[in-house]
Amino acid sequence: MSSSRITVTGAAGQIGYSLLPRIAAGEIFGPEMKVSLQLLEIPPALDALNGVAMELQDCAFPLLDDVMVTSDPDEAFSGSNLCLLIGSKPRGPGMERSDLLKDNGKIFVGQGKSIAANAADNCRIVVVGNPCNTNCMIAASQSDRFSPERFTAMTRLDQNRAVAMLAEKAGTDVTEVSRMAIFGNHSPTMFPDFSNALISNNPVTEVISDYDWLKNQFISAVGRRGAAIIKARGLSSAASAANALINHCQSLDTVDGKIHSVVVHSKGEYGFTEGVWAGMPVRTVSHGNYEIVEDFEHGEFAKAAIAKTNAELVSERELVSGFL
Ligand code: NAX
Repeated sequence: MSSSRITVTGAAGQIGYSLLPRIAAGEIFGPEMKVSLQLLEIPPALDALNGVAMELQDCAFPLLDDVMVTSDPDEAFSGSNLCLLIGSKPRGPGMERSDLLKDNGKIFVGQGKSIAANAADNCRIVVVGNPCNTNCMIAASQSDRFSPERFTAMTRLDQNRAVAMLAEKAGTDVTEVSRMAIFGNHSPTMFPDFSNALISNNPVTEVISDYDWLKNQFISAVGRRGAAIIKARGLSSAASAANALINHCQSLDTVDGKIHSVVVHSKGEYGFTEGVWAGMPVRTVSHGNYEIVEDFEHGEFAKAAIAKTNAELVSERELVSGFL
């Protein structure tokens, strides 16, 4: 049986705790692939991470070959086939967004360089740590070895949230919702594009006649769902984020013609500025490779929403320009 090395950064964190058992159970690459986990943390979190590694051992997962625990990025990315970059510094009290961008930027400069120097030739990189679009751009900019298309960031949680909300409003099953794409930044400026989504193959706008709800409450609720969860739970989304990351990786590995939302390198599609990383609809064309789906049509409302989230991505890029 072949084996795959998966690096997870910030592995002792909340998302890591929900994610690692699912990876070890084979949920990303399926039952025919063994996995070796290479877990990276900062030194103060290594004790906690060793505890997580003990729990993974105690699960006796048949597909789990090996677990490495380290605070050395070069070791963690060595020979890695898939790098899941979750670790990042949270926004502290009184911290400006610009400080958060710069502090996290440094992490992704170092990790981007280490990936370029150490990972396997077929490596793919997924960024979850926020601000994930801009962190992904920074990591990708450190590497001449891997093309920008190898670096994606996660808007799948936002897609899943949008799908669940549309299904609930329409009184139908989540499996009936398709073509639900998230455009732009993983932040409250994101545009969950209801105008191209379908419910049971009919336009959402025909199934849900309450256009005001779609334009206002729906968009706002998707963008602010993370904050609502923090308010309710006292902690940010973890199980749903881990689930979305599994979905993100599974979808990039599955050629089924379905459209899914991924933060990708923009070459100017849908009016996004070239060189930023923006959420867009993609379709997987072969194992790990995707194309941006370019046939979504947008009216004035959608175009304005995309321009707004693009402006935020451009301003984030300006703030971290020293790292690129
Ligand atoms: P936690 O604070 O529980 O865990 C983060 C872990 O990262 C900590 O254990 C910390 O020690 C580690 N870390 C910090 N700097 C590191 C470094 N340089 N190298 C390796 N590890 C490092 O956060 P958690 O709830 O797991 O969330 C992780 C990240 O995901 C956050 O940035 C969060 O904002 C982001 N999210 C992104 C989402 C998305 O949809 N893109 C949704 C969920 C989540 O909010």
